[in-house]
Amino acid sequence: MSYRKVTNCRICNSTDLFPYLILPDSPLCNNLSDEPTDQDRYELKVLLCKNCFLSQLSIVVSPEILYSNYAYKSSTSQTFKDHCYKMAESIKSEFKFLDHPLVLDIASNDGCLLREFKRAGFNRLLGFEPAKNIGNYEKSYKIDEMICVVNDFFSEDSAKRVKGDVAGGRASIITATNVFAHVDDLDDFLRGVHWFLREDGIFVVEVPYLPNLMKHNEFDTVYHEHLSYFLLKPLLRLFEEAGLQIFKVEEYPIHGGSIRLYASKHFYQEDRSVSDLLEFEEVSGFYKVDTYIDFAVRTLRVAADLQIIMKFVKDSDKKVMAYGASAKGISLINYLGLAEYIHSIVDDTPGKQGKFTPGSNLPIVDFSHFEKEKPDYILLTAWNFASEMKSKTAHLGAKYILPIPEPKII
Ligand code: JHZ
Repeated sequence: MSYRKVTNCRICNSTDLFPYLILPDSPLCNNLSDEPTDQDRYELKVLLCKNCFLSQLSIVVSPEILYSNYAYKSSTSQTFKDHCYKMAESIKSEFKFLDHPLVLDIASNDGCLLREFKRAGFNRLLGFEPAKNIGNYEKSYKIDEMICVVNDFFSEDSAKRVKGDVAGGRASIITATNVFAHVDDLDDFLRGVHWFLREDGIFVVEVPYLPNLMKHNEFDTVYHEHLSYFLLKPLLRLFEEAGLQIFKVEEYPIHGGSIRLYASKHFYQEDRSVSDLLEFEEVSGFYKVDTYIDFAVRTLRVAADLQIIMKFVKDSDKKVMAYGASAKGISLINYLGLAEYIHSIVDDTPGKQGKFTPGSNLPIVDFSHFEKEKPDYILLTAWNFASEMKSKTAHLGAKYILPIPEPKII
């Protein structure tokens, strides 16, 4: 096992860390296997820093283990692709960078966001992506004639090694969607961003927002990849110390409710959205420990309710299949021991099909299995894409089990 224990807060270095959510030890949720197998389990505890209010996991599993071969492909969901396109369009219309601005996407995965930037008219596109199995990396950096990818983790060091090489200048736009929560050394990451960013450039980060996680009981999104669970307040401090200013914040429903931060080297004026969100966090009690304890207690109830529904359905001799071998779905099945109630999991990602889920060893199958097996119920393990998934499966006539915010049959 290769991990380190967290003893100090990742942002403020405090040792006053309070464990408020303790989930069962679990395997690494994206570690799909070719055959049913036993996998190492790692502890899963969320600690609250009582000084700066960053929530963080109690251990950090080595990123090489988690990401060198990565099962997740961003482009599988049309909803996410649409979201990316709108992001590219809105940046284009709001910031009006001239002279063929360079766009750098950190953790570019299969090129999903970069392709949407290209569709929106940008033509100098660079990605950093450590996974060797996604994208076309054999052709030394190129996905196609405009999109280059560096097959590496992003850091100060890798940023400095690459800039003069393929990028040919600093970036006007740096994006980091759904990766910031995965980074252990945020100071190093931000040094790399600061180095790469033009003086008038923008750094755009999208991360799941902790108040949404807590409001919607999204405890299944707590797993080993997600090292931090963010409020705005600790982020402001982190960016400030890195010489970057968050000047605007927006909220989006993607991935259970995310915030999009816009930061620069103090080039743009701060928008009211920043102070408004800080005030929201204060008045809603996110700087009080009790709020976190309430959430943990609620989680226990939601978990028990879902177990009851799953058992009831199984006892009625009905067939349940899950849709979406998502990281959170696999985690949920492990936390609550739901595998015994589930026949199999359908996922449209070709690389996940034919594999088995870690811990629960459920087979992941392609969509045609829905037609063959005719499930009575579909457990929506990627509830964040419920409407897309419901429209694809409506013809099956099955009922749906929605695990959160309150477990229910619809
Ligand atoms: P999805 C990922 O988590 C991984 P996951 C990561 N750790 C992260 O931070 C979060 O996102 C934010 C499939 N699917 O996107 C595709 C279909 O089969 O909710 C995926 O396997 N058909 C980086 O894994 C899964 O469901 C479809 O029509 O929890 C969805 O996974 C659709 C829409 C999806 O993220």
